[in-house]
Amino acid sequence: MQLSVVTLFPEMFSALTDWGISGRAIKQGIVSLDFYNPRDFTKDKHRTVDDKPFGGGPGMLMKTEPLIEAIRAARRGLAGDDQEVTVVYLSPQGRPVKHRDVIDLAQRKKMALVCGRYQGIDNRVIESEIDEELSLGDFVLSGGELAAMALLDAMIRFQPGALGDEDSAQQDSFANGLLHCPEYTRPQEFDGKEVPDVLLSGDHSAIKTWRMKQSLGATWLKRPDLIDKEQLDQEQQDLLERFINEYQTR
Ligand code: 9WO
Repeated sequence: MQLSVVTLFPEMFSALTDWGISGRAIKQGIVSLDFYNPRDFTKDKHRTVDDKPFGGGPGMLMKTEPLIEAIRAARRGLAGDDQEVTVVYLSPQGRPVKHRDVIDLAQRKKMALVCGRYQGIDNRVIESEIDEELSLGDFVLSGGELAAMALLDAMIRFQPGALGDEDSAQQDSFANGLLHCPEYTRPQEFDGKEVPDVLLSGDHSAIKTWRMKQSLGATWLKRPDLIDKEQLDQEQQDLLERFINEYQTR
C-alpha cells in the first residue's frame, strides 16, 4: 500500500516510521509513507501557512494555496497506473470510523491523509480535494496528525505480512464484531485474585467456549450497542443468556 500524508509536522510521524509493527512494515517495503508539507509549497518570504477566516473571529485556518498545492502533489506522487487515489481528511466533523471502515480503507492501494491544523481548512478544499472526511471520535485534537497516525497504524496492521502471525489481525478485538474476552498472564495468583480455572485446565474446547461466553458478556456489559441478537448463532445466544443469568444472580 502506498500512503502519503499532507502535514505541517512530518516529524511527528517518526512514532510510526521508527517503532513497532508500522516501522517494520515500512522498512520491509510492505507500505510506503511519503510526506508533503504545505510549508514547502509557499511562495512568500515568510513561508506563511495560516490565514484569517472570513467573517472574523479568533483563530486561524490553514492557508489555502499551499495546502491545495501539497494535496495535488501528493495525488500526483501516488498516481501513475490506474489505481485510484483516496484522499482522506481527519476531522471531528467526519463520518465515524468503525472496524469495518478500517478493513475497507486498508484494501485500497493508494491513499493520502490530509492533516489540518489551527481551526481547520477552507470548506471549498474539502469539496474539491477530499474524497472522505473521517472522525475517530467526538473530541477535538490540536491537529489531524495524531488521528492520521492512529488510522495509519490500524490500516498498516491489515497489510499482508505486517503482523508476524498472519492470523492475528483476524483474531483481534472486533474481528467477530465482539469485544475481546478477558486475558491473563503470570503470576497465577496476583493481589489475592486467581486466574480462572478453565484457562489452566488444558481443555481447549472448554477454553474456547469460556472465551466466547466472556466475549459476549463483556460486549453486553460494556458495549450493548454492538450486540445484534439476530447475528448471534444459537450457541452464542445460549452462552450470552447464561452469562446474563449468572451476572444477575451474582
Ligand atoms: C480548533 C479551534 C480553536 C478555537 C476554536 C474552535 C476550534 N476548532 C478547532 C478545530 O476543530 N481544529 C481542528 C484540529 C481542525 C481539523 C484538524 N484538527 C483536528 C482533527 N482536531 N481533531 C481532529 C480529529 C480528527 C479525527 N478524529 C477526531 C478528531
